[in-house]
Amino acid sequence: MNWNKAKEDAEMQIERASFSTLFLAAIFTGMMATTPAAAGSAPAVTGKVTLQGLPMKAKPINMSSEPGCAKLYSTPPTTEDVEVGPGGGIKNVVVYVSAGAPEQSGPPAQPISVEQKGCRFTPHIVVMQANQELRVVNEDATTHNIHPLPSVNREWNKAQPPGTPPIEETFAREEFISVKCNIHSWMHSYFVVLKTPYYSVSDENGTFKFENLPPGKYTVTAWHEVYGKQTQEVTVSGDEMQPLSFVFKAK
Ligand SMILES: [Cu+2]
Repeated sequence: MNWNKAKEDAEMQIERASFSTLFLAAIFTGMMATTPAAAGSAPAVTGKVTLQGLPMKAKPINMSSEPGCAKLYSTPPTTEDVEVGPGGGIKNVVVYVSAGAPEQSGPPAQPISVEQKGCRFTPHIVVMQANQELRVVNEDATTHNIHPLPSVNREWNKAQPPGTPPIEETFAREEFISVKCNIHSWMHSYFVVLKTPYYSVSDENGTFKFENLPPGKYTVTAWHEVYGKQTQEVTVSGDEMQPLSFVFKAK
């Protein structure tokens, strides 16, 4: 047997073996790269909402008509309709998938809560899904009233004396609903009813984040109670995603 021939054969076998290992490794890596995305591990949708121009200043709230409320504060609290951080970030913008999201089988089982606390609605912007239970609680020693003013949902208007059980309600249709307390004129909030579970409310820096949106093309809307609405077309893929940017102009 030719020694050199034997050596060549052996080397070729090693090469073939390495090639198959590499080939299998490539297939396996390919599976690894695509499988998690298919299982819903697409990147989170993140971004920031900022204001261009000077924001309206928050105003102190005068609660003197209800001493039980006024005495809760050493300095008066301020209005929450426009809150802009030092970097121009707008708080309380609802950012959500307004088109393209997969159909939902039903609302989440857990309720969304809103408190009447310190004679204010907390949180100021309450987001829920259509038909998800909303639970309104009065934490104050004062009687409040809660009066949502919808146009496509059913209107209701309920008093809530201290220590009474939570009010439980649902809204069937997507809507941005202005809410007031008929007893205290300064009490105001919004109930935001969405069809999608993919949403986020921006924090004091204007940043938002929602997760688990499967890869695809979507319309993302940003809504603010004073600055209005903006939309963007967005593609979510298995790769990393650039943060979104929404810019509203000061009024
Ligand atoms: Cu009230």
